[in-house]
Amino acid sequence: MSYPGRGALVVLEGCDKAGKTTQAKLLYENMIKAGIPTNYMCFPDRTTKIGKLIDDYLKCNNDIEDHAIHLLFSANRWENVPKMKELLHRGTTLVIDRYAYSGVAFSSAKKNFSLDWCKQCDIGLPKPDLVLFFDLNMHNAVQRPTYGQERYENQTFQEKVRRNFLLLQDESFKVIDANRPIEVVYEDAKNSVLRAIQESRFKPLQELWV
Ligand code: Z5A
Ligand code: MG
Repeated sequence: MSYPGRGALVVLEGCDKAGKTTQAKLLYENMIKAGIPTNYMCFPDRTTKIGKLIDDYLKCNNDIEDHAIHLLFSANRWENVPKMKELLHRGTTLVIDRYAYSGVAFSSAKKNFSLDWCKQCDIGLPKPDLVLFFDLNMHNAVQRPTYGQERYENQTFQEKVRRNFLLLQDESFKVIDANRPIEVVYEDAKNSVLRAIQESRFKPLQELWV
């Protein structure tokens, strides 16, 4: 099926275990089945050289100074921008699992990091047409499998991260109640994504936080 115009940039965000990867994969698979050109990407992209440093950091195999790791997360997005733009302009919708909002929400939950400072290195990235924010309460999050295995996966930190995400809300945000069953959450997410694809097709791709 040929699609005129560009693809939509759709980002899934949220605290730990909110179901982002589950929903991103469902969206990707079902959109492909429906004949909508779609790609799945995730950040951190642990496959690149920078991504491997980040992977080791998250698994607590290395320690990297807080400012330096923040910049590495951002660099990991910038190194993917040429590929993202090429796909979008070719008409492919991108479903992206975490993006700059995670970068800012997590780093600014650390002591002495302001939201403003954290945003600087991501200014100018391709701006999402839609940010789905999966909101899961902590009581449910800690019960999901693999909670607590990586750095940052503790309740006090995650509560600060959630507050930061909500401070970053703009017109592209849609908050989704992630406490419901997978299929119910999916229905909500899918409807928003299909609308975003229609609405962004002939709009120029914008820059984030400019
Ligand atoms: N980080 C950062 O600091 N700076 C940055 O710039 C970026 C990231 C981009 C790695 O992220 C860490 O990097 C992350 C932020 C930081 N740290 N933390 N926390 P990651 O994305 O690689 O993290 P992860 O280990 O994959 O966890 P996650 O992504 O937070 O989980 P999720 O994708 O939201 O959830 P899921 O894998 O889809 O589901 C988790 C489990 O719950 C799984 O068993 C599902 O089957 C189950 N599940 C999912 N949905 C449901 C529903 N609705 N009901 C019941 N069970 C469910
Ligand atoms: Mg995930």
